[in-house]
Parts: sequence; structure tokens; C-alpha cells
Amino acid sequence: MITTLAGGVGAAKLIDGLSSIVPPEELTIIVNTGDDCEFHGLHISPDLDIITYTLAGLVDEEKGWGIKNDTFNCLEMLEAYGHDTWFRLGDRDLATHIHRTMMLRSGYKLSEVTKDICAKLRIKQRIIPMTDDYFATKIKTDTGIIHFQEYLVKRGAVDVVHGIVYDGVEGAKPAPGVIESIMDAKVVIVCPSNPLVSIGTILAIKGVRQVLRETKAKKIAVSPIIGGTVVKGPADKMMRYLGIEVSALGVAKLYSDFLDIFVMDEVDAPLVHEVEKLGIKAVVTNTLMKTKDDRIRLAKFVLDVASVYKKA
Ligand code: FO1
Repeated sequence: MITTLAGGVGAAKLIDGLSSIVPPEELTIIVNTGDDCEFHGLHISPDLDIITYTLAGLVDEEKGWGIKNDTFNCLEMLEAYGHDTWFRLGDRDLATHIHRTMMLRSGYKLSEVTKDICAKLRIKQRIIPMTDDYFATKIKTDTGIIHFQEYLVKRGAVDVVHGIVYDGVEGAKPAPGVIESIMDAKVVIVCPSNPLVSIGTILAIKGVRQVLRETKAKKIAVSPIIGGTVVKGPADKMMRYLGIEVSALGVAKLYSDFLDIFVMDEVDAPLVHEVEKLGIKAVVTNTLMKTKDDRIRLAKFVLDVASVYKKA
């Protein structure tokens, strides 16, 4: 069994690669829900949707989120009524949020709704939200504390970041299957996602860091930072503002209490020695995932290094 900790777009690419090699029933994906938000009365779970749409073959590959060839008629009408439409929800995408919200209002947990959506979209891998409880990632800026989506999408990540608030973290229990899937896994893969607002949130859930230290699984992470910058998203900016070294080494330090192996890009080969001083085995490869073949190649590399996959 392989368990992955995942955020949005970067994670979805690696998971897409993994799903080409690993039998679906052997792959569990624990997903960040700190990005969840409410628009037009609907519960949106962006990272859950990015992962499910990717595995269902529905994702808009160009953007990395939303549904391919979606239309925006509903949003246009909402705009005409004077509603905020900076968060671009497509017509087909809206069906997911309506379905999710209806189930949540009927008393189902987010993990049950996610299971239902996966079944309906014929996804065989197991996708689990990190928690069924309220959890919202908020960013401390000069204009006040704002929701992560407002910081990222509405304001284009231009603000100086003074801190990150995991609102609700005290009461957020791991969703059913989170702890067990880490404990029972042969390999736990930390995807190349934002270490602060995608992986950091999962690690902040009660018991998760502890079980990562206790499990016999090999724990392997892929760096989202390549040569001091990110492929997508604000991780590098956020790390810089928060005084965290913006490098693969800076990421390795955030995981050093539980990590066995760290996969970095070839350009970061000079950092191998420093990472290994943390007691983590460091390996390098091309970690860019531009094509489907890149995704599969990186997934094979990760599994090979973790010794569960024999190279062909
Ligand atoms: N990202 C954007 O940059 N702009 C959007 O308008 C936007 C809408 C959106 C709608 C549904 C969804 O599931 C994701 C959406 N995203 C959008 C992506 C999302 O904001 C982030 O990429 C993730 O939260 C980070 O993983």
C-alpha cells in the first residue's frame, strides 16, 4: 500500500504518474482541505477536486484545476446579479459543489461525500480529506487576515505574508483512514506541494506528524522547490517572507523529523550533502513534470528509490 500526502496541481501530476504504475486499490491519497472555501452558498474543496478531476481524466490540463472545456454561463449570470465572481467556477464544476453541499447539508461527512464522488466518477484509488472538521488556511497580510483563496486568487499573491493561520486546527481530527493509511503503508510519499499551506496543514492535524514518525513505511518527499523557485504557486514567496530558506534544503528541514528520503531536482545536486547532514537520504533526478511521460518517469523513480518498484 502506498499513501500520499497531497495538495493541488503539483501533487495531481505525480499522482497521475503513480496511478499509471500502482494498482488503484493500493493507492491512498490524503488531501489538504485548508484551501476549502464557500462561494454562492456552496462548499468548494479545490484540492480534492483537482485530484479527483485528474484521476477521472476530467481536469483542465492547461490550468491544472477545473474541468476541461467547461463553460461559465452560471458565473456570468451571478455577475449580472452583482455577485463576486473572481473565483472562477465553471458550470460543470458547479455541479460537483452543489452535490457536495447537498450531501454535507444532509449530514454526510466530507470523507463520505468524497467517497461518493469518487464512486460516481469511477475513481478506484482511495481519496481521503485530511479532516472532516472545519479547517481554513488564512494569511496574515498588511490588510488583515484573509482566506488563502483571497490571498492567492483574488489578490494574486502580491501581499507581504506576515504569518499563516491554521484556523480550526485545534478541533480538527484526522478523517477516518488518515492515521491507519499512514501506519499501514509500505511507502508514504509527500507530493511536491506547498510545504506550508498544502503539506503543512496535513502535518498540523492531530496525530499525523506522530504517526509519520512511528510508521514502518519508507517516507519519501519530492521537493516543490527547484533551484530556489517553484513551478507554480506562491510557496517560494511565502517561505521568503516567513524567513524560511527558499531552497530544497529549506523544505527538507520542514520534514526532517520524519523523512527518510528526499528527491530533489538535478539542479539542486550541490545541496545533497547538506540534506544528508539532516539524516535524510538525498537523491536527484529531473523533477519537472511537463508531459505525461515525465509524470510516469518521476513516479517510477520515487517508487524505485523507495524500493517497492523494480526498474524495467
Ligand atoms: N485558481 C485560480 O487561480 N483562479 C480561480 O479562479 C480558481 C478557481 C477554482 C475553482 C475550483 C477549484 O477546484 C479550484 C480553483 N482554483 C482557481 C485553483 C485553486 O485556487 C488553487 O490552485 C488551489 O487551492 C491550490 O492548490
